[in-house]
Amino acid sequence: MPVVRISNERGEASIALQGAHVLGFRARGEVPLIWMSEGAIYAPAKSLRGGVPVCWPWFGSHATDSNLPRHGLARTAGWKPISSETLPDGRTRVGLELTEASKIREMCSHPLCVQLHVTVGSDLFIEIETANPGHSTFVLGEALHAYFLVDDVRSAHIEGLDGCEYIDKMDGDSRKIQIGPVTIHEETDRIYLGTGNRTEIVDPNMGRKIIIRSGGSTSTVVWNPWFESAEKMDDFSPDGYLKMLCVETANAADDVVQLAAGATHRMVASYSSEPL
Ligand code: TA6
Repeated sequence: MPVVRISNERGEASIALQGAHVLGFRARGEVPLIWMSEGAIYAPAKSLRGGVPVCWPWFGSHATDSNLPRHGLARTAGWKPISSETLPDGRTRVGLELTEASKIREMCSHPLCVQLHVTVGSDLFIEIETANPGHSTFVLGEALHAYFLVDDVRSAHIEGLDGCEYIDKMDGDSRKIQIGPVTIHEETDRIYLGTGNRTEIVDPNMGRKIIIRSGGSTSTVVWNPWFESAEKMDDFSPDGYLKMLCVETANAADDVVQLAAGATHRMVASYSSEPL
């Protein structure tokens, strides 16, 4: 599987061209930020378990056609590198473009162009930009479905979602309000709506917090499959679910983007860590 590898004085990352999928990132001299399943299956048309899958141009099941792939087509499509530059501060910025325009037209019944830029320094910065060259509005759903590495998900918690409304996928899509930090002690699958631009995964066992900053995004998805659902998947290693936590910068459910003809939308996320 062709992979772009980026390494500079501040950090290193790799990105699979299938899916423009960030496979890993670490700041120089630090523990990796991103979790990748030991059981991930590297095969054509198969989304990789872990890293940062790109869900685009819809999130979850397609709104009207259940035959279309979950989370859209970007994460298994072919992308090509379009740029690579060293920024004045020493970071490296790489651009990728989804090449399969005909697949987009066929699956979305709409023309769309999408580019992803990944900037590697002591933080990882991902930008996804969608242009609508068509003649009508396109309803865009998207997520950077990041899997973060934690020591033990039962000991970690998420801050920054207190007071937000969420859709609880584990409870018949019922709507609830988050009170306090999010903790994970069972299968968890939630879309938080109207979220702000900063969430943190506090991981006392690792002695760090992971800081997720976002822009152009108003939803945050939190997911951990827990034991039984992870066991049913062919690409989760045993106990892998304890080592990961997805906190996804998204525009989903009520927060999908109405992308007008001729308009462009940009969603960004940056991932960094600090000692506790
Ligand atoms: O983002 C959460 C979610 O949509 C969950 O419902 C769960 O199924 C997860 O994504 C993984 O989806 P995948 O299609 O990659 O197995």
